[in-house]
Formats: sequence, structure tokens, C-alpha cells
Amino acid sequence: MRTRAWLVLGVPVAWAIGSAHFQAAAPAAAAGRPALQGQAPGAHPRNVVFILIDDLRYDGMGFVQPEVKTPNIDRLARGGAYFPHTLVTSSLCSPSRATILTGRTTRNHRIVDNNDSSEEGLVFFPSYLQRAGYQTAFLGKWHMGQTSDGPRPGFDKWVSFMGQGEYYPREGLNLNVDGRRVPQKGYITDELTDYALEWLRKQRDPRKPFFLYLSHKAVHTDPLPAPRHAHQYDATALRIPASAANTPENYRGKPMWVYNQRNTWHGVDFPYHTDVKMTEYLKGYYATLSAVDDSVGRLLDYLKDTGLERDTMIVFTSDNGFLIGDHGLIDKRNAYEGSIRIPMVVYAPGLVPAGVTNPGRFSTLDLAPTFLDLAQVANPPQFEGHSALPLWTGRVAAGDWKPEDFVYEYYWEWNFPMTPTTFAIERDRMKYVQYHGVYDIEELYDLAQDPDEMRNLIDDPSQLQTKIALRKALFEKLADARGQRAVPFTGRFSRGVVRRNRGASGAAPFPDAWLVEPNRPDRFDDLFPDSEAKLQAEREGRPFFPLPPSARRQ
Ligand SMILES: [Ca+2]
Repeated sequence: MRTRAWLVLGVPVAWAIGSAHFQAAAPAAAAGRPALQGQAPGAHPRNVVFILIDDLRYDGMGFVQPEVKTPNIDRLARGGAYFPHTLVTSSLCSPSRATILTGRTTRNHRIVDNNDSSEEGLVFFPSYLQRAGYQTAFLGKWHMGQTSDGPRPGFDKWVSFMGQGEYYPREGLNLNVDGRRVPQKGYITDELTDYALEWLRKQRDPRKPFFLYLSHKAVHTDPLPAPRHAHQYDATALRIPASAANTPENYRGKPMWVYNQRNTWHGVDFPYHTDVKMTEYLKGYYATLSAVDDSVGRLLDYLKDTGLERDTMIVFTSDNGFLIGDHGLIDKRNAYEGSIRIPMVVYAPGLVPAGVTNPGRFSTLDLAPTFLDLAQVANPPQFEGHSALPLWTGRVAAGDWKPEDFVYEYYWEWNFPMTPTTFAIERDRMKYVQYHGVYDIEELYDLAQDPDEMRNLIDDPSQLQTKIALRKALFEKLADARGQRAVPFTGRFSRGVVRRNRGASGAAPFPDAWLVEPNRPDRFDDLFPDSEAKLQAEREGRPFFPLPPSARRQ
């Protein structure tokens, strides 16, 4: 973990909160609020401000990385808990957002990529909060459905835009405000914050608890900072990971697609088909984050000034991670740590312990169950995750927190053909990754020993049983709600971003271990399941499956 400064590893005390907390004397802000259906007498629900950033890297916060200036997010972390082991089940905007909103995996909600507009039949968790008496608002990037920016079920207030939206206003660019076309007037992060504060101050019903879903466009590519931050990082040296270098050590044991991607739209040699260095790109990226940080400060000040802070949880996170050269890659999609880890800070004075780093693992699949748990609303049967509230509050210490296997899925997008369909599973800090539809190697990492994923253990004889067990578990868990396994695809409308920089890196060679002479006596062995017996035969230099006479060639 790359935590620094004042944060302390582990949760210091086992807080006995849980249901007892909800029976404590109601703060002034909740006084007079009627008990909601299904809640214990005297209980009062929590308000939630959910701040979702787009493509913010897990370590892209000042309290983790001192070069980055995020004083208000740091305030949240000082007064709340930081969870460095928070993961996304699909590292891509639309599938990940759909998972957060529906509590379902991509294989079940079926928003399989950024081209997929199908929201039919999906129920978004704020609907359940509404039924329980909450007032709900959605502000910002929705990015599911390419055909409508209109209000969706589950929200009393709606401010959104088509697709990715834009940082700055231009002629004809509109927001959708409660179904009406309203011109975008200013810088998008500031404008969304203005709408959020206006709703909190003037539009919501103060007698009801609220859930504010603030979904920023920032810091998605191409990041454009607010003018006040444009030169904030001009003199700052920002670093990229050592694995960005094109060296034999960095590519030892790596799949071929990883090397092949370095000179593409999503590679460090040709980032978004430009010659921009990632160290320079990051200056604009973090300057764009600064308006988000201002937004956090404005919201926090409002909650403090009104006394609502004692009764409100703030959750700060991102829809996916972001690679900045890790393994020669940029952006997201793959199952490497920089892609699937996200920032996560939870601030709720009196409920969530302050100033701690909590290593317990949970994922975006667990957010909807957590929010419903906080509101004391029963989970609907289609939810696939579990409430992380016991971990967040410290009721279950990180050391006693035993999450289920984490399962990852990404489906090949024709627009960005350099990243294959990817499935992964993490159990007890061992991560196994396999690729679908390409001729390439699997990966197995011991994240406890090798957090940067530099030593692929897939062919390490001592890991044979782990490999076999994780392959089996991954296959079993990838069954969808109908018990089926289907790799989806969406319709093409172009060849996709296939260009390469003529002057940069080329194609990967096949792994040396795969290059052999003809007529080997063990040439059928790979047709048989991996086992100790097969490994023993390999150790002894004999074929596991002796060739029948008809297949022998001298
Ligand atoms: Ca995203």
C-alpha cells in the first residue's frame, strides 16, 4: 500500500455501532423526522452524498501522493476512512456505472460496454430509497444509453447530459434539467456543484432524508482544467510507474497483447494517438481534479454550516481506475491493479472511524447493498454484492473481514480492439487472469508479495493447485443469473482505433517457452488438464501422454 503521512494502518477500535447507532439520540438535523417504514422506533436514516469521479486513479489524492494537491479530499480522509483495496468489477464507464446503480454484475445487467444503450428492465437502487421515504437527486454523467439524457426512474431531481458531456459550454450544448433543455453556462464541475447546492438548499424537502448522486465528468480524457487551475502543476514533476519502461524485465511473463498495446491509443508510446508524454498529461489530469476538490470543499462546508454533517455520509470514489503507463498501458479496461483499484474515502462523523486506512476489500458491486443497509432497507433479490457497512463502521475489524472471491469481467470492444475480453478472480491476495478469444498467456500474481504484478506465477510449479482452483472457481462464478456463460458483443460502425505510431514499438514475440522443435514426444500433453502427475512427467523430461505408434515421427 502506498499510504503516507498521518494515516494509520488498520482500524484502531472495534466500534460497536450497527443498529445501536441508529437508536442513539437523533441529532438536531433529524429531529422531528418521521420514522420510515421498516425502521426501528427512534431510528433515523442517514443522508448520503455520493461523489463519483470519472477515471480517477486509486492513488490520485494528496494524502496518498503528496505531489497531488487535493486539500478538501484530504479533509474527508482525515475525518473519515480510506479504503485502498476497493475494486471495480468491470473497469469501464458504462458497465461500471450500471453495476453501481443496479447492484448487479455486467453479465447480469448487460450494459456490456460503452456502446450498449440497453437499460430495459434495470432497477436503480435509488428507487428503493425513494420507496423508503428518501429524496433522491442525480446530477452529472449518466453514460448509459446513447439516445436519451432524460430523467431516469429512481430520482426526484435530474441534471444530466448526453454521453460524456463537455467540460466547457458551447453553442447548442444543453443540460437536461428535470426533462427541460437548459444551456450549460459554465465549467461543468462547478456547474454540477452549483446545481447540487441549489437542490440541497432550496429544492429538497428538509423533512426527508436525501441521497445525492453527484456524478462528475471530471477527470475523463481529455481532461480540461478550470481556468483558475490551468497552470497549477506547471512546475510539478509527476511520476509514472517504473513498469512503463520498455525493458525485457518489464515484459518478462507478460501476455503478448500487453506489449502490443504500448503503441496504440491505449498505450504509453502513442497515448490517444498523440505524442504527449504521460508525465505532461498528468498535469492537466490533476489540475482538472482540483475543481472536483473545490466541489468537495463546498459540499463539506454546506453540510457543516447547516449541522447536516452529523447526519450525512459522504462517499468519494471513481467509476474505474486509470493506468498512467503501468505495464506500458494507459486508461483502463484490463485487470491490472491500476485499472481495477479505485479511490475510496468514506466520511461520516460518529459512524465511520476518522483518520484510518482500512485494508478490507470490497467492490462497486457492494455499494448498492451498503447504501440500502445504511437506510435500513432490505436488499432486493437481484443484488449480487454484500453490504460493506460493517467494515466501514468498524463493527467488523479489517482482520475479521472475509470478502467473497472478487470476480472481474471485461468484454472486448471493437472500438478499442487492443484489450481482449478479460476475466479475473482474486482470492486471498492471489489474482488469476485469463483472456478470451486470443492466443495468449494467463497470469497469476501474489499481490501480497508482488503488489505491482511483476512476477507472473502462472507456470510456477509451486502454484499448480492455486492455478487449478482459481481457474475452476472463475469459470463457476462467471455463470450469469440464468446459469449461462455468454460473451456479448455490440454492433460495429467503424474499424475502431487501430492506428500505430510508425516510429514506435512493434509487435511482441511469442513467449520463448512456446517456441519448440517439431515432433516432440510430449506434443499432446497440453491437451490434458494440468495436474501433479503431468507436472512430474515434465520434471522428468518424459511425455505425460505417450504418443501412440501411429502418431510417432522419427
Ligand atoms: Ca470511467
